[in-house]
Amino acid sequence: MDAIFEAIQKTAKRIKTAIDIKDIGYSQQENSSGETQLQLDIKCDMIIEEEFSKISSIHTIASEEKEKEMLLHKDGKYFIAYDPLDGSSLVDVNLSVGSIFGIYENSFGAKNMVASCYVVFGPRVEMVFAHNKVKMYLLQNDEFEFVKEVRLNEKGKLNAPGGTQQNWKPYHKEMVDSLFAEGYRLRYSGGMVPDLHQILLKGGGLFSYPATSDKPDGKLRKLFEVFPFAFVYKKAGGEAIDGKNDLMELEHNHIHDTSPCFFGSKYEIDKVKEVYGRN
Ligand code: AFP
Repeated sequence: MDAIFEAIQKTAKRIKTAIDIKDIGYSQQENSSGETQLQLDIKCDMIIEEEFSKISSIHTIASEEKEKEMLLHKDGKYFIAYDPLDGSSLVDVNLSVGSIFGIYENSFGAKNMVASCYVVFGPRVEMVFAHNKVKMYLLQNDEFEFVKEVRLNEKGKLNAPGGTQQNWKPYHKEMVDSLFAEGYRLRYSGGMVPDLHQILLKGGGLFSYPATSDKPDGKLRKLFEVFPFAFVYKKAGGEAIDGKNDLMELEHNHIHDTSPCFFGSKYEIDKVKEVYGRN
């Protein structure tokens, strides 16, 4: 696991450089922003693949940017699913983005998850690594330095409601509005990594990306995004559900499967369970 932790740090430094390079960091007027962001996504995916290829304990990797998983070392025991640059469309407007890693043992799947990690590329580069505990690191002078252990309060103050509101189910809107009626503050950038990082560091709240009429299975991917953050939030003392079930109890059929997801402190998740439980 130490070799994987070190490799992720190397990828983060290289990805930070890639983001800062002007000709792939911004979408050009004449190019479709998708193509330029695609270049940056592919560049970040290549960086991670290169660094993980050097680690003999990694058996297989799966990237959100690739359709299929890739065998690296047949005697390895770790299976790593990752989103190389989640929220890459936000680079163009200079908002924070992030990389997400789910580390599984012997095969992919929530029940095989042994660690997860994310890196936030914002005003600072910060990394959160969840194994036995949830630990935060700050990139300073080209080294990641331990900052603190991260824990969620029983109840928070922030509400991050994802998805297109006109496509929410009425009872989902009822749940979201009930938190605002209690005085929760809206904090939503469209980047899963900074949005969940903020709630984690500010003591708690609720991030939700529900089933919607246009995305009945949710938008966020189980292996690359949902399970890694569910692992982090539960290790930090919070909870993570799909509306009714613990996310870490879910199965998956395909590496790109998605799930509705709610991550938060216990008070907020209990509210979701109460509303979803009677609908
Ligand atoms: P992109 O990677 O296409 O920018 O999407 C980012 C994301 O997957 C995740 O980071 C956000 O939480 C979510 O989408 C935002 O989706 P909505 O814009 O539908 O709320």
